Amino acid sequence: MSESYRGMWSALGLDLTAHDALLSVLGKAYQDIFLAQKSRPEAMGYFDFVMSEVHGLRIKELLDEKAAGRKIIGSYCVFVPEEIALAANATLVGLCSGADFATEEVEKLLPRNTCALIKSSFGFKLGKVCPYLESADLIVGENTCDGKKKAYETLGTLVDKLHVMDLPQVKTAQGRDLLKSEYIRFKTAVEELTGVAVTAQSLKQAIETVNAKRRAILRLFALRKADPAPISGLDALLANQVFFYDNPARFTESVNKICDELEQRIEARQGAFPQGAPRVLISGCPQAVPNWKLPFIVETSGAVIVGEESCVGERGTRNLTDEGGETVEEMLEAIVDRYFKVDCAIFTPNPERLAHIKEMAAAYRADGVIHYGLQFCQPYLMESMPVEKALEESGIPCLRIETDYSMEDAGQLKTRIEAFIETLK
Ligand code: BJ8
Repeated sequence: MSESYRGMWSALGLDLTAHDALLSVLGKAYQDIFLAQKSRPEAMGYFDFVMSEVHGLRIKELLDEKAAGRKIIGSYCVFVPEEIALAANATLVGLCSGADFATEEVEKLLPRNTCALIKSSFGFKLGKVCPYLESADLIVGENTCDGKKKAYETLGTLVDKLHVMDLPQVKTAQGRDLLKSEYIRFKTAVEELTGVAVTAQSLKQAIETVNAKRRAILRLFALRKADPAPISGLDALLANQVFFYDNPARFTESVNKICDELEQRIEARQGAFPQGAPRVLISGCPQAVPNWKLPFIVETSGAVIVGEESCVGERGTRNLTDEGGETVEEMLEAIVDRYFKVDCAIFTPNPERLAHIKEMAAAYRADGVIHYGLQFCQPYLMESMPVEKALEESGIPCLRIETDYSMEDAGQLKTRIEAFIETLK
């Protein structure tokens, strides 16, 4: 990445030495994991460029937006409604939490047995290596799992401005009321931050922008149903990850371009993997940038990943917001309806998720499901057991994985995954 960004990073308060080390590990991993793949769609070049400039050009764009009066909001969860941020003249960016960093420092603030995702979010802050976090004018936390909600109490002491959103844990009328009141409170917080009121016109435009982004990625998902799959799971995951921080309109256009190419590849029966390769659905915890461990292991073991039942995947992007509302109130109702369908494992009971996993396995013609649980993540690890049982009762093989971000268990995981893939052939 260009030397010219050093002044920008320094002004953001990054630790340049630690940041250099992070970028060098990232660059090498990207080379070995993504660029080493065979038969990639050419249009993935866009994502290669995005990743090469992930802490450069995109940050510069965000800082230019700030200079022009916009505000930047960082979030850790798909329950934070991008539509409201956009409508009040703010840009929402996902704060990736997909790598271990400054672990020793983190464990002075959080118990060792905290999930890797939460630890990572602290590591990026304490290690001063995330320009997104440092560019943000407001960070939004959400009361989802116990780990996150207690960790935000401490995060609040580390960042300048934290807005904590309460979230329902049950899908009842009262649960929906809570979500609605919290979205109204979020709207007020963003309006106060930007000094710009949400109007019917700005909200309508924002709903259309975010829906267009979702439509594009859903189009990409649908194309993965083909055999041979026209795109690898790794490349599709990357598109899912970039979804959270790219400029929405440019992302939509770039994903649609990939889809055009994928349609041609399907027509020409050109796959990322040979026809008949075992097809795997991944289900479970989100895989944030640069967490590429599981798909790398699966796809270097002869199987292709055809879908992600995950917040960095279909759980996060399916369901559009109804575009028929005319007033702010009507549109807010539509936004609440849309987000209330997200079937995160923090909900109890959560039968929709189980149904969705089965639906996805059938739609993507998956031969098996790998349930991805992060160590110490109670919601997903607990749900993995009924998920496995229900899948096996339906004749769909399931492998439950419990892991973290380290590479220590990579060899052992590979052995288990290879054995699982053998049974799918
Ligand atoms: S809507 S999945 S993005 S909360 S892995 S931190 S659950 S202990 S991330 Fe999530 Fe929103 Fe739900 Fe989606 Fe806790 Fe588990 Fe860690 Fe997790």
